[in-house]
This record gives sequence, C-alpha cells and structure tokens, in this order.
Amino acid sequence: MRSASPFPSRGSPRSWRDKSWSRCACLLKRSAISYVRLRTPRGCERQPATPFIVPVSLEGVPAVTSPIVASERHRVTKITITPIAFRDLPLLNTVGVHETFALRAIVEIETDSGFTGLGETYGDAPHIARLRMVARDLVGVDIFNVSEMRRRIILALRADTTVGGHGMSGMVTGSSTPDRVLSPFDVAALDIQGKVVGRPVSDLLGGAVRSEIAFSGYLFYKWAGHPGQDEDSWDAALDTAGIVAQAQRMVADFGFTALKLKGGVFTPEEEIDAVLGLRKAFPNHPLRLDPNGAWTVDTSINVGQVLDGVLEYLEDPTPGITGMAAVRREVPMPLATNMCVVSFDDVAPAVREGAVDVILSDHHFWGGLRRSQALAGITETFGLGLSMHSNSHLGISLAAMVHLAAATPNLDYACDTHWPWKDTDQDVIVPGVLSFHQGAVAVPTTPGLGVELDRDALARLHEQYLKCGLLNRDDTGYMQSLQPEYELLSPRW
Ligand code: GKR
Ligand code: MG
Repeated sequence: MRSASPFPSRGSPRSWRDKSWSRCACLLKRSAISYVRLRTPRGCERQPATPFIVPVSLEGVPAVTSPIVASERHRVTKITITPIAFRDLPLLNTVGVHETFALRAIVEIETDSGFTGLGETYGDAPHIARLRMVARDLVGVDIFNVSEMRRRIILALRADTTVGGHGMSGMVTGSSTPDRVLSPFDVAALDIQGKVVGRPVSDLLGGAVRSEIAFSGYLFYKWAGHPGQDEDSWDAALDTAGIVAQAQRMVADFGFTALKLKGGVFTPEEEIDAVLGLRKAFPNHPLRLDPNGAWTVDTSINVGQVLDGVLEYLEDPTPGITGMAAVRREVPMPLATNMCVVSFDDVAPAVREGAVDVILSDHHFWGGLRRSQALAGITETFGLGLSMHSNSHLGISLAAMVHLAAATPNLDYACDTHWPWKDTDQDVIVPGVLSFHQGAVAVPTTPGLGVELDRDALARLHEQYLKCGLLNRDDTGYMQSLQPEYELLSPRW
C-alpha cells in the first residue's frame, strides 16, 4: 500500500509534522538571498549571488523518527550549497565539446554537535534549485539517519517543477531525480558519521577490501585550446597519433594501467584505428572504447567484431536497452553501460533482455554511496560486472569514489576519472591527500572522507562561477556557437 509518505512514519502524526514544516519553510523563505543577473547564450537569467545557506534554527523542527535518544543524535543545523566553476578543456564527445568551465555544487552540512561534512554534485541550475528546495527539509535530521533524509527528499521533490539539470549535457537523462539529489547529502552525512565515530567512510561502508583504487586513463579527442584562448597544456588530439601521444603522457604522469577512449567523435573507422594504435603502443593495458551511443546497431556490431580480442569492454556503442541487447548477441567482448542502465528501474529490463555485461556505477546519480552498494549487490546477484563512471569532478567526489570502490568487493574494474583534465589550482580541497601512484589512489584512512575544504579556493571557484556566465552544462550549444553547422545526431553513424 502506498501512503502519502514514501516511508510510513511511526512518529508524530503527519498533520502536526506538516504544519510545523510549513511554518519552518515560511521562515526560511523570508531569509535574505541576493540575486545577480547573468548574461548567458540564452539571454539573462537570475542567479543567487551568494552561496545558499539554510539558517541555523531548530525551533519548530519536528522530532525525527529515529529511536536513538536525543542526546546521542547529531542533528543537521545548517546546509550550505555553493555553486562553483572550474576551468575545463575542449574535450570532444558525441554531443559536442566541453565548455570553458565545468560546473559543480559543493554541499556542506553542519550539525548541532559541531561536526561538518562535505558532498559534491552537479552544478546545473535546475539541480541546484532542487538541492536548495530539499535542504530546507533536512534541517533537524539525525546525521546517522540517511533513510529519513531520503524520505524527506522524496517528499520535498513532489513540489519540483524544474526540468533538466542532469549535469551530463544530455548523455544521461533517465536517472532518478531523488537519487541524484540525495547523493551529495548522503556523502556529506557519511563524512560526518566517520568523523563522529573516528573511522574512514570505507569502514562505514563495510570495510575496505583494497587499500588503493586503480583508475583508467581517460583519453579524449581534443582541440589544442578553446577557440580564442591560449593553447592549454595538453596538445591537440584529433587523430590516432594524437591519442597515442596523449596516452603516453597520461601513463607517464599518472601511471595508469588501463585506458579508455571517449569515442563517438570521428568515424568508427578512425576510432578503430585509434584503438589499434593504443594496442600497439600499450600491448598489456586493458582498453575500452565509449562512443556514448553514437552508433547504430549494425555499426556497433561491425566495430565490435573488428575489435575482437582488443577491448576489455565496449561501452554504450548504441542507445537503449533493446539496441544494446541486439549488439551484445553479435559481438565477442563484454558490453558496458552508463547510459541505458542509470537507475534501479532500468536493471530488470536490462537483465531480462540480456543487454549488458558490466554496469558503470556512479554515486552522483545512483543515490550516494550506500545505494551504489545496493547496485553492487544487484550486479553480483545477476553475475554482471561492476565498473565506475565519471564526469568532470573535483576532490570531494574523488574521495567519495575511492571510499566506495575500496569497500565494494565486486567493483574490481579500474574506475573512470576525469581527474587529469583538471588543473591543480582548480579544486576546493586542501591538496595532498589524493594523489596518483601507478594509476591508483590510496584510500584515505583518517576519519570521514579524509579531505578538507580549502575555503579560499571555494571562494575563488565560486567567484569563477558567478563570472563565467554558465548555468548549465551544454556541450552541444557550445559546439554550435563555434560551428553553427554542427548537428546533434543519435545515432550518428
Ligand atoms: O566528459 O564528455 C565527457 C563524457 O562523455 C562524460 O560526460 C560521460 O558521461 O564519461 C562519461 C561516459 O562514460 O559516458
Ligand atoms: Mg560511458
């Protein structure tokens, strides 16, 4: 039976709870937030000029349903959501090209017991609006009760009328909105829980089964620099020689022992050639190719057959579960996805149709770290492999990814990361904790996530956000502003 509440409460009657919440929401609505108008390619849009802070006030906040006595709770008193932008490079993909800045949102939670926790998520305006909408309702929750946070998020999102804001420029749109919104709060809650009990997040997730996490070197076709700007520190990579040279530098600098090529940019023949070039240059590295669904079923089958014995897995060659299943019947290598299985609802049809061999988890859209572990249990049950997807991200997310991978035994593929594409001065954490040795990051062993916020850096990147004029990731729009004839096609070949 489905009641008005997603998780029927045994606590105080709903009417009382609702009344005090609306009183609380009214108070919060009156809190001062200043706005600036930003010029964007789509005209002028209104945007808060300051980080959004939920004021400290527990007055009128209803009791949580947790049976833990009040003195042992660590209740959320304040949530700060700070949109930030960090410099990005002109990385090409099948929907366009990365813009000059990548957007993220940093979530800070504070408790009445003096603990603070960090989360990181997408910075698209509709997503930030949703974070702000739910943050109000999380004040007062015991930080150990993430189930209660999730319940309140689901309820709060019933009022959500925004669209889009998936943070992936249209490449992943079917993920669950409540799970995407929950994710940074779940991570920040775990960060605090770890600090309270004096243990790293990996311990809270069941314990680390590995002390370092291997990542794959994520190769992109790219321009030498953003048009109209100086060239960046990475050369152009627009053919096989460029991709092989990029891989050589990435392996030399970071020690990666697996490589992934972001495809869907040039013709399948050119991308096959690039993969064969990589195989020649790196005879022992597992190789992956990911065109983000740019190919028809027939093209995917041709590519898969040509690359027999070369790829560790072929990622999202074609769109959709049914298309992937048709490809999988005809190609020899495992098929992986972060596009056709992006929420719990997708798992059953994908298994039923035999669409994939490997699911790429991503705690940013699978509901945080514990729900990503629920996915891990499902993949184990169905004999599927588990890997990890990434998008442009900063250190808080990297720490979360590392703890998750450490404590998830069957997450044993080298994980994806966009880390090498970020300049070292473009992060919000105090440097030093997360570094790559032989393609892997050591799992932090200090309490919580093990990373610390650099407030000056946060302010600097927030300032960049306000100045850059971007409110949503839009790889296609940016490409079309540079090459008006560019068309978004799916599939493209
Ligand atoms: O950063 O351009 C990119 C990637 O294409 C990214 O957005 C994808 O979501 O890396 C991702 C993937 O594996 O599909
Ligand atoms: Mg992918």
